[in-house]
Amino acid sequence: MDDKKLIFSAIQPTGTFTLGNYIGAVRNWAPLQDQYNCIYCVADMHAITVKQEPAKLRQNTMAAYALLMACGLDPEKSILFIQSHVPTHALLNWVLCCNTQFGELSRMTQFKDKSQKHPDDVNAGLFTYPSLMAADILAYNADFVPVGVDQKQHLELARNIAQRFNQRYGDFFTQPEPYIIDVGAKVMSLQDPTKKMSKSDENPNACILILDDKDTIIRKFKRAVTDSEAEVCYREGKDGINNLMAIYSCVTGKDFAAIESEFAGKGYGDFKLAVGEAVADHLEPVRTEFDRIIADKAYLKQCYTDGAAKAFKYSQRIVSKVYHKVGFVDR
Ligand code: ATP
Ligand code: LTN
Repeated sequence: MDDKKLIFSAIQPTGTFTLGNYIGAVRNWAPLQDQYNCIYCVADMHAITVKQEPAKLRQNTMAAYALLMACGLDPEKSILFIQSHVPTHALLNWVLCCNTQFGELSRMTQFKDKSQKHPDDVNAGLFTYPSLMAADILAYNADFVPVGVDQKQHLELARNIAQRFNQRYGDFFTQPEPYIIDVGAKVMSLQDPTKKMSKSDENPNACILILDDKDTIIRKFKRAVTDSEAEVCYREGKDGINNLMAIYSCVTGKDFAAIESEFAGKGYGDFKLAVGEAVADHLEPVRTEFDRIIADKAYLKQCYTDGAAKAFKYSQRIVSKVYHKVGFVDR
């Protein structure tokens, strides 16, 4: 590769992407492809940290890969692959686990949330999830990692792991920087706007899926929980309206002042309808493109096979150096 900076990011195939995944992460990935070398993956190994039905996981993984392409990721421009196809991630993970502290992992809010949500399956993979995520990033020595704000803590841990490794074994890993957008980095649930919108929410009205049809999208926005006032304005405490304004701003490009004047004197009903329509229109091309791509299984397979080969070749150089640095005998 040339001397452009390197971008790495990933998404779990735990279900269809939500509007949160799209606005906070995935839609920002395509525009980076011209300026940077980009590597993106479907993190199926992370997905099994919570129980997955095998057939469903396979189907979701293929769909996630096709959705990334439908969101503009081009396998000719970026390296686009499935995590479990590239063994270097697991190989590096072990070394990084041995450079991650129990205390650090215990402080991760995602671990605390997910172990509370699945008390019957608090497995070691769920606990060491951030070390594997660090391995994903450090196996390529990525410079920037575009993610939603909920992943910031994991990225800070990845930076600490890199730093600790460098101190022990000599300067080697690049410190990856988070790349987080200003508006939309945390899209909130439509049913409880104090919680983030999440793929794995049980309440289907809480999240917009990017493959939802127009009527469904509008219906979900109409039911969005707001407050008992009537003024469309961005203010502390108006979590529901603030969330809808952020979403509307992200899909229309209008700033908050413009949105406030557009809806001055109008009620929440009009506003919710406008947000629903704008989001549905914005997502329409993604849905059409997804239908086209998912239908061509042979092409998809060729793309993810080529992607994995390129990712392996790139990361193997780095991981072999790591293995040498920690004192493993060269093969
Ligand atoms: P799960 O519910 O299975 O934990 P998730 O919806 O949180 O999944 P991930 O695969 O963990 O999705 O995240 C993929 C990317 O989407 C990450 O960069 C993450 O920061 C971002 N993201 C997830 N949810 C939101 C959200 N509500 N708002 C903004 N960005 C988000
Ligand atoms: N944990 C991330 C998904 C993920 C990721 C990564 C993101 C796995 N590996 C590497 C950035 C870089 C999440 O979004 N839940």
